[in-house]
Amino acid sequence: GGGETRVRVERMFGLMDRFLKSDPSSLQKDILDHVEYTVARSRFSFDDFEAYQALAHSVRDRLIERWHDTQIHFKKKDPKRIYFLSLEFLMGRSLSNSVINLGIRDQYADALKELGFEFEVLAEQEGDAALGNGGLARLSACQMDSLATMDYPAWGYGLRYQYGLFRQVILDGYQHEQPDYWLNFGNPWEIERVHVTYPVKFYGTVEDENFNGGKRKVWLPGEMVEAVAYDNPIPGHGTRNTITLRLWAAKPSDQIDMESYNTGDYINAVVNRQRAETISSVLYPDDRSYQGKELRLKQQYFFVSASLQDIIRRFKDSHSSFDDFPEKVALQLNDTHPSLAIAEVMRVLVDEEHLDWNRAWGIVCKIFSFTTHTVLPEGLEKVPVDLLESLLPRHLQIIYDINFDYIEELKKKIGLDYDRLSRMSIVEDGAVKSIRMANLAVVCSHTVNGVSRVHSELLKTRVFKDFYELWPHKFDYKTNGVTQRRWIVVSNPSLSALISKWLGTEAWIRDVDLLAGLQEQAANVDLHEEWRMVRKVNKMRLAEYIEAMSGIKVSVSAMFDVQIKRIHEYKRQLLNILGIIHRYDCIKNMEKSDRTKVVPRVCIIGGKAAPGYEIAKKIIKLCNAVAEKINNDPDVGDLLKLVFIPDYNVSVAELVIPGADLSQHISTAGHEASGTGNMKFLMNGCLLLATEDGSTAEIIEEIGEDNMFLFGAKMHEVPALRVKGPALKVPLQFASVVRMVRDGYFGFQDYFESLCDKVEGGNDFYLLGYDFQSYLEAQAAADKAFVDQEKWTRMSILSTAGSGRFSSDRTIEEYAEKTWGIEPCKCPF
Ligand code: CRA
Repeated sequence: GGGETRVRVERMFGLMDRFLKSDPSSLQKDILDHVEYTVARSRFSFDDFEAYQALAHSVRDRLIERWHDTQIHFKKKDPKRIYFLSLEFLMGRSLSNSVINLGIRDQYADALKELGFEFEVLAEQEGDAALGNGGLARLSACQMDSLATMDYPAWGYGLRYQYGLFRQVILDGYQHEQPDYWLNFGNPWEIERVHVTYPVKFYGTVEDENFNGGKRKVWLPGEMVEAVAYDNPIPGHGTRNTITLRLWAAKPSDQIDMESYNTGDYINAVVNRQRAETISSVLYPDDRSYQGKELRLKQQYFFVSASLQDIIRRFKDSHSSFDDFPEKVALQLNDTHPSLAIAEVMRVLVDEEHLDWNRAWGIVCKIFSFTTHTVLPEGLEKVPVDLLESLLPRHLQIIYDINFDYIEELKKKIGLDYDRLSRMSIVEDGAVKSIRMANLAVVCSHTVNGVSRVHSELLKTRVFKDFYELWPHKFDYKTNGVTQRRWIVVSNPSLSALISKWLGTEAWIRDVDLLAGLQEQAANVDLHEEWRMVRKVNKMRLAEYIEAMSGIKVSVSAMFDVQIKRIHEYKRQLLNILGIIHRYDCIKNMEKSDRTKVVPRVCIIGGKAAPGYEIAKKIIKLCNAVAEKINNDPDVGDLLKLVFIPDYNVSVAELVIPGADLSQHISTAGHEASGTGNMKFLMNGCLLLATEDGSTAEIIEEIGEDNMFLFGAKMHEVPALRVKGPALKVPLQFASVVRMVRDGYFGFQDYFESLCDKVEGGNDFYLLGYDFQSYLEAQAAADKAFVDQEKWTRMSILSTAGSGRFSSDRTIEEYAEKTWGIEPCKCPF
């Protein structure tokens, strides 16, 4: 058995020799061995990509050692575990992050140098793991890094999509989507666990069966699919702890459908089985709309069912009574996407483990916590009852039963207020009868978290008002955060070194509050000089990228003004573009002699539009059309450039953020639940031009209004402004820039018409016209500040110094203590 093997191995090799060495010559030998035996190339002839593969495998070996030790340690200690269920994880690249967290980046760089390779060049060979859309998915990735670093006994569970988020290609200024078949060249960062598989059932019927003198429900499924685990080790920084992100892939079930095989149609029987794999084939590319699609629901249940079988199996390995379940298991629902887990736990406990309903319900009420990431009630998922009934007939029954008990209880508390009862019901009786997944999650979770303070206020006063009044204690918020490991140390190594030098320690990498120590130095001229130098080098790196990608030459002395995020009407990239048109128009109409007073700008916009989101796609086209005009206008030269960066993703962000002087977070107040891009820019010393929306309100508290450029209607003003509609006063400049677009100044007159209609004639839902004046004023203030480089640099240092609160380490600690009730479980070195 395992014990005996262990003794034998230790006798053969000695205990200490068990660990792989990380001195440069051991690393070199390892890399060359992997070139020869893993990549199967000659060690005397291999290219950069093959070198990357060998390097990645060498790092993987070291990850696996720590990961094994961590799993053994968790098993021995048996602490309460947190299971983070999320349909999306946006991990990006793994190489640099892994070696930095393992503390062996420099050793690898040295080892490679002697072999004639440069670490950075090889790191560029890696593609992004883009198994998610935007903020929510990258948040999950940041939180995994924090969970590992802070030694929490955590598992992430998700889906291993074969096609990640589509690749964006710009042709003639239009977005085109191309499939991201990211596994084509293999993935060294995952470990396929062919023996960790579970059957997942779909369709079929529910029958009554006699049991112990009573009746019980039995689900006779119509389809079975196998879930296979792929483990992605997530290393902590400065700790041996390495946790697991377990992603499920769908494979045809081993349980063969004898019927079709016996009919002689062998080929079709095999081809039909292959269809099972489609469940985990593609990520849905819309980040905020839900359409009740069967495949999407299948994905949700597939990953929930496999994850829960795994979690319950692990629990039963060392526990005999489910009464201990809440002491050992916390389940986190990342948005409503995994909320079928609630019905699934009930089903397993009642139908398979034969607990009585009330006992199972008591357990369910103690284990789930739910975080919602949206502000729109319309944005919440609804599943048509017909669809659920056909795909998961037993789950529909269970949800009805939960709802029945709950509504009965509710009547006792609030009386027969039928309007309110129907609003609060899990079942919606509309034209299409459906299940409200958010209501299910709120009713059955012990805690409902928002993602910023402002968001939480909206949840309590609007989205979940009825629930808040009933259960105020359930509602809380944990302001989002991002990991400084990825967003400073990995992506901005020179700033990272500078910070460590001036703080006299690297401890801020694990204890980010120490960044506040930079405040005292904010006026130090030596720091200023070094700070500007680092920023300049980062801008040069970005300028090179821009030129390589678009042919546009930009000057690094210009202000780099960046807006990168998903394209959405509420995020108001259109406001940014209209502002750029206004700036262009001003330059054109100026006396030549006045042009010297203009602060040169490079405006950078990047982001993907959901493939079916027409208006968002028009915004991308408009950006490119305006860029075409401005960048080729000799009157303008270096005073203004506009660049659309295609295929925005995590690694593009890692390059762009450190090189930005100014970044825009300009959503209409009350629409961005939190936002996390603002936090990444803040950490990197980039100044923010922003509305007081989402987490920005909290950033203001940390760095003060004077350290950023705020503008726009406040959240409480927005509803009244909308009521005014056509009567709203809109500045002349706004009308005139929209007119330029309408009149075909940038071409494509017909195509842009509907875009213009969206912001004029009382249709301006996102208040671009209303906010235009104050937007221009904020931009003017930014220009003015930029001219005073000393002031700008001080503001930049204070931004980094004030960013500590926005680390995901803080977010995770709050979740651990207040919501999940878990404690660190540190693996000994
Ligand atoms: N689109 C919110 O809109 C928030 C992230 C992470 C979002 C952002 O404001 O920062 O979540 N919502 O909490 C979301 O995905 C399903 O809802 C987002 O990324």
